[in-house]
Amino acid sequence: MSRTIIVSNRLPTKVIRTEDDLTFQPSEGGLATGLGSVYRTGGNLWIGWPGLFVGDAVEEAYIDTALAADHMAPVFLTEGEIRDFYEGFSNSTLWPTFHYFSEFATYEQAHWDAYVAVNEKFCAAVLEHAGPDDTIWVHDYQLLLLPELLRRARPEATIGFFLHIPFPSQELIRVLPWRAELLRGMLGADLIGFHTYGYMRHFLSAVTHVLGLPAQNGQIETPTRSVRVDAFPMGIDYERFAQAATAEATLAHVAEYREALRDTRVILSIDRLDYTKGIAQRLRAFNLLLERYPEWRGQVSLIMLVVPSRDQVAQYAALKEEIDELVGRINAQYRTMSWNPILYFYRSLPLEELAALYHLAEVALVTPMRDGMNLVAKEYVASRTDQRGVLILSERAGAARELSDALLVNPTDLHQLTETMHDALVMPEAEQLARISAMQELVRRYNVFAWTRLFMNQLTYTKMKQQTLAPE
Ligand code: GDG
Repeated sequence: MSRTIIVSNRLPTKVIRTEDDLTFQPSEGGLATGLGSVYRTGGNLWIGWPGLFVGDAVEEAYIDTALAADHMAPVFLTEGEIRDFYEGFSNSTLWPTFHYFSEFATYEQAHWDAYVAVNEKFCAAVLEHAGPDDTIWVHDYQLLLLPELLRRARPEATIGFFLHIPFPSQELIRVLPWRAELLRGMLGADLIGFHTYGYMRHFLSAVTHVLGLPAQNGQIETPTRSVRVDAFPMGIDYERFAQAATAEATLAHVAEYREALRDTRVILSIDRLDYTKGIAQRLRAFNLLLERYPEWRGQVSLIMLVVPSRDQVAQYAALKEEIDELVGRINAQYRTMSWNPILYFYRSLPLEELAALYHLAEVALVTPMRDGMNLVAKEYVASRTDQRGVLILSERAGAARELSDALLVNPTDLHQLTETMHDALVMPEAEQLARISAMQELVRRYNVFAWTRLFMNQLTYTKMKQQTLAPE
């Protein structure tokens, strides 16, 4: 019987070492939720790194058995591999390049070698579990070479690939010394999915320019096979956020925060610490709002949640310092005994506290410089069960293609960002309702379960079509 195998850099469960034990913490991420119904069914499986360095074979065997009970198989990575493959090639070469921050990209042969070796390691793990007829769905930029490695070993396998970050203009791809290998790696798949048509067009153009392969109507002809390319905008678990918005635990937090904030209105910003998210620009715009519109002083606070991330990579540490400095400066300049302009949290919060923040915020400020999709924007929309609230969204987030009823901004235009914040704070309720309900309709329908279904169905269809057209 044919099975489905999901492969991603991280497993949907994190194994954490406590003093004398190991604990297993399930991830609440969108991908884990969306694919939950897939990998937990039948003989299906999720393969990935469990998030810790393992000391010996006994511990490996223990983790292996514990994860197997929940349909997961670990790929163990060493500290050197995490440094060179993950922090190195994945996060210091591919991440900045794909987000149009080429000036941050490094090009280290040792990082590339580790990237190849770890993709091969993942390939061996998949081959250990997969049969020739199994469906394999590979995720994201850490595993761009995996589809082709799998194809060589299992020519008949059904292989899907989805990229969660933007695919940039071919001008940026061309800068990468290993551009051809990376593109060929992806072309091992039968179906390649992106969040938007824009990313998909960039990919087709890169394949044509770099590899000289013909590409037409979302179809690429390699010398041996044809590969389908399409857009699948990822959604969220809508009901989970809609229900969390009015859950008892959430409302208790809302009441507590409201009391502390008194009548102050709330603008909300939530991101992982990342230079692609436009956090510093957002702070400068908020500063300008207080400077230009003194009437908002004492009346509105920016609640900014920054979730620690990748702090071993140099640019992230520098960004953290820049944010700390900006927040300190703005708060020192404007705060009063009873009002804080910026409430800054550098940690991650449990879902019910996150839901309370979505509930409280009159305005959500989601202004990345580049973002594959951005799920925070969709979660805010789903959480507004009172159908009030304003979403300010960067036109360079994938989500902007769908959420056209948000206030769309160019995140580098400080003037526009400031004025849009002001507009959002004075937007009439009827307009808020019209915009939010239109977006809710869309986010509810194209949720993460629909996303999974659409991709899997298209993959099955693509394979069937290939087999029908294949010469005898
Ligand atoms: C990549 C792409 C693409 C945040 N703080 C807390 C918390 N979160 C959750 C949010 C949201 C998720 O983290 C962040 O997702 P994003 O989509 O905004 O961003 P990335 O992490 O960069 O994800 C992105 C995504 O992949 C999917 O394809 O959309 O473009 O970069 O779900 O709710 N969750 C909890 N506490 C927090 O403090 N519990």
